[in-house]
Amino acid sequence: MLEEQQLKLNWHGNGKRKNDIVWIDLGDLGDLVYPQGPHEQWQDHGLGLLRTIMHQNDLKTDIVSTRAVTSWEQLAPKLRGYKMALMNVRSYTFPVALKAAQIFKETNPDGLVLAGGMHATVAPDEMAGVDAFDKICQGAGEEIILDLVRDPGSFPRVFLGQGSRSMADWPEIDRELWPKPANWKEALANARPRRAVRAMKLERNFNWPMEPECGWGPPPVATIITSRVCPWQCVFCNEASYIPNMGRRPVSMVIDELNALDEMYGVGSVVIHDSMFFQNPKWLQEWIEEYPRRANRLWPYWAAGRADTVRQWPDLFTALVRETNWNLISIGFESGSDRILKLLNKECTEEDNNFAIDLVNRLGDEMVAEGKEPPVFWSNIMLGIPGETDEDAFKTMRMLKRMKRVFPSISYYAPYPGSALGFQLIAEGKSLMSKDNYHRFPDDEKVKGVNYGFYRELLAGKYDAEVNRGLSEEQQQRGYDGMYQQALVKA
Ligand code: B12
Ligand code: SF4
Repeated sequence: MLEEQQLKLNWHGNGKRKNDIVWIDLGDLGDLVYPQGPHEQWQDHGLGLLRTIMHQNDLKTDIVSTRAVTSWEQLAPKLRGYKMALMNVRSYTFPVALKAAQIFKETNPDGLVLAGGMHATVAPDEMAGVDAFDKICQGAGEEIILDLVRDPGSFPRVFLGQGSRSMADWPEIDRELWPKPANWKEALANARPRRAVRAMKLERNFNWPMEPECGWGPPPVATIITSRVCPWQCVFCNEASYIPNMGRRPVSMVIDELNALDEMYGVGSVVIHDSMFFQNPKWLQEWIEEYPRRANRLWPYWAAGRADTVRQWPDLFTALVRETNWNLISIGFESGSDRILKLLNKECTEEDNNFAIDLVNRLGDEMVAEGKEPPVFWSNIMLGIPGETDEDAFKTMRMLKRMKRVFPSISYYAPYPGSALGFQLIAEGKSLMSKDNYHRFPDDEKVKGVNYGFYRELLAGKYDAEVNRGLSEEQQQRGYDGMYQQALVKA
């Protein structure tokens, strides 16, 4: 056996230290052992990008994932002996980051923890309050990561990072630098046999370094990012206020990367993780021309758009669906009520939403008649928005029932720092999200004063009579028992 292969196996089997630096991949404990849902298994492009840049520049690192252990006791020995730990902290991983950093410091008192990521960008004070974080990078890290790791002492404790001008400057991520699902034998040693069987299935079906099937398209799944920032300013999100604008990755590079992945590992379908794929018509037009022509296969893909731009550019949208196999269309509908859409600064109206729904319903019917796979909505819906009335919520559920083919993705509004509304509710003391509870479970209560009991009953069907008002017989039947409850996602 080649020495390199042997090393890989050793690493995979018992987490032996090979380098002085470790990346700590963050996520809920156990997500890469026996996950609750598919999305927790997705890989982190920020970590992947920075680790690739480091390895290409001879700064070799190991990787340990909080998702690949099931208890903090298991994490500590995996961190022993490292001189430096790096982590990408988002608000929803802040509690895990905090704990992992503390464990790292207890295990390696002289070791350094370098942290960056969205949470460092939007909540630097909260990060700075944690002694275990030695250096905190706000913003993008690709242009400073090498200097930082080589000479951390030359940076202040909290500092501004530097990004590339264009995503064309990013290297392709070396996906073998992403964490693997936990080794099932290790899982067996730590869990009941039935759970170990789940771990074994996960390991077998993960398709590492590609990603697992999640019901969106055939495995192996390739996740990619073609654009970095969405220019709209919805008050619950507005990432444009904290992610600087950056050139989109050229169409040709995206296709080349997918083809290369296909040749190396096989690709079954694609998830385009952009916050907003359906922007920049010139880029989209080129995608329509090039993707069907140059991609090894016309892989179906998941990608996000907005209802108002679907209405603004219906022909472009239709061509994308029909010619590029955009068959899972994620739209941030959020609400079916103009009052709430305004409050959210969504810049979409009930009419825009209905236009997009009618168009996709119609397109789907036509494609079924042609013997083709119809497009399906991934419909993002928020409930429990401060100021929402019962009638607003009924309208939202009514809107959902107008969609003929849909995966509902429903979440209770969560006041994330970084967003205008999040900052406001945090300042008013109304946020129930705290540093040890940024997100836990889908049905978590997120904001003071919101009647979550009502929403639980709404999703359980108690108000179906009100929701169904004005809907056709067929529309009323949509959403089988418990479907909307099951559609509640972590947020
Ligand atoms: C892809 C994505 C997902 C994916 C995959 C997540 C994953 N495993 O990585 C999925 C769909 C699962 C997801 C889910 C959620 N997401 Co999300 N997601 C994104 C998205 C669109 C892209 C992330 C990304 O890869 N960016 C590209 C990489 C290169 O950037 P990066 O990771 O930030 O890393 C850069 C810097 O931060 C920095 N950096 C990072 N680490 C380090 C470390 C060091 C040492 C240094 C120096 C620098 C540094 O350098 C990197 C390169 O520039 C972002 C929005 C965005 N445009 O970034 C939202 C975003 C991160 N998600 C967000 C949220 C809220 C969620 C959800 C809670 C629900 C929701 N509302 O969507 C869920 C929770 C998931 C869970 N498991 O619990 C928020 C986070 C807000 C915050 N304050 O942290 C964002 C910003 C979107 C938004 N505006 O609301 N998400
Ligand atoms: S919610 Fe969607 S449209 Fe609004 S700013 Fe965020 S990514 Fe853009």
